[in-house]
Amino acid sequence: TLRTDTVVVGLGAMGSQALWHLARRGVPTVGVEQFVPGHDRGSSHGESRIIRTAYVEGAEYVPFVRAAWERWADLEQASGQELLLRTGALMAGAPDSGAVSGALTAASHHALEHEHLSPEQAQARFPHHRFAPGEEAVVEQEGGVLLPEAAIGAAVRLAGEAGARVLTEAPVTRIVPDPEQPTVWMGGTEIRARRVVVAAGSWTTRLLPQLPDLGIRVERRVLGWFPITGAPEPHTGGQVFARDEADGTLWFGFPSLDGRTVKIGVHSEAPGARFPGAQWGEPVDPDTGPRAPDTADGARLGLLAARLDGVATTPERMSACMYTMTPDEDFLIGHRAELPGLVLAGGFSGHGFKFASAVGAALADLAEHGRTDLPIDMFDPQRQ
Ligand code: PYC
Repeated sequence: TLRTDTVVVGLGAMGSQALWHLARRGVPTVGVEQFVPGHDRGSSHGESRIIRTAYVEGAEYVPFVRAAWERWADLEQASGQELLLRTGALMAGAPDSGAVSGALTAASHHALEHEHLSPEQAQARFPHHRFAPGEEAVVEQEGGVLLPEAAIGAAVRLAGEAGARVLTEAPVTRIVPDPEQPTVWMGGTEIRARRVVVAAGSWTTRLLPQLPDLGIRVERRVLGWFPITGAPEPHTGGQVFARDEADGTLWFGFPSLDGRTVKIGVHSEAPGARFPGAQWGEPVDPDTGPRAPDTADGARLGLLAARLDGVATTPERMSACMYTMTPDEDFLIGHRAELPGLVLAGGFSGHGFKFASAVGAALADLAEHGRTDLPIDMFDPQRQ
């Protein structure tokens, strides 16, 4: 039997940051990961994640994304690594699309610096994007690319250096909630703690059978890397982007990190839209993982790659990952009555990574003090 103050279950995006924040505060902490940190079996792989500030999903997210920017800078400074490439962000679509109207609403509520470009201005400024007639753009400097595997690796390394114990390839088999002494079991080995942070991504509901049905769904998504066929410069020097198509497909992409390929993916689509069969919402059993990408995935992503100029429409490679969706697509961070002694972080609904630095700080606050000053009220797991 191991004893510690706080156990962090899952060292992906959120758990790795929680572990670092706890360890740097001097809290005795054990981090437990079923694979190895930075693995490609969950939701935190694929080389890049977007951070943006004029938050399309809701102006109420802006204070939390600002908190995340500050803490990413802390992690960069502490690790001596560049983990965030400050490229700016581009949101484009019809004037009433979520991408454009959501970004403008967030920008005006929080007086965020941005530019709102007409269709003509947008096409002239971004010739490597093929916009449909009438599509507008919102551009902000406060956007960029996060490097997920490097960020997780940095946080786990720093946590270890600050005294955290890190157990890898250690699958948790059971978590027993208790207000005084919750317990984490890994087969026949137990860890007793004062608090347990559960940041188990797509495995959350499986590890916490005490939870009622919160409507959490684990879904498959596919990322594709498409070769640059034209001049590399607009793609290497560009912004992260989110584009809303007329048929309801919200997709995203990154400036080229390798100088040869551009990574894109689909975030969501309207039922019956361009891609027959709504393939992107396919349910996944996290233990078996998402189905490997196939040529049909490549063809579907290729229709979107064709909306970029100077990029092939057949991917050089693809990768599948999981989204853990909540019914309202807002996160679950905090306590649940059925889980005494536990702090929950889950349901990041395909847009959580950018917040991980602030989520980790909030989880450390909740584990240490039972409360946090970070703006997480909207993520109360008790709301549903
Ligand atoms: O939240 O920006 C985002 C995002 C990009 C791809 C998936 N989510």
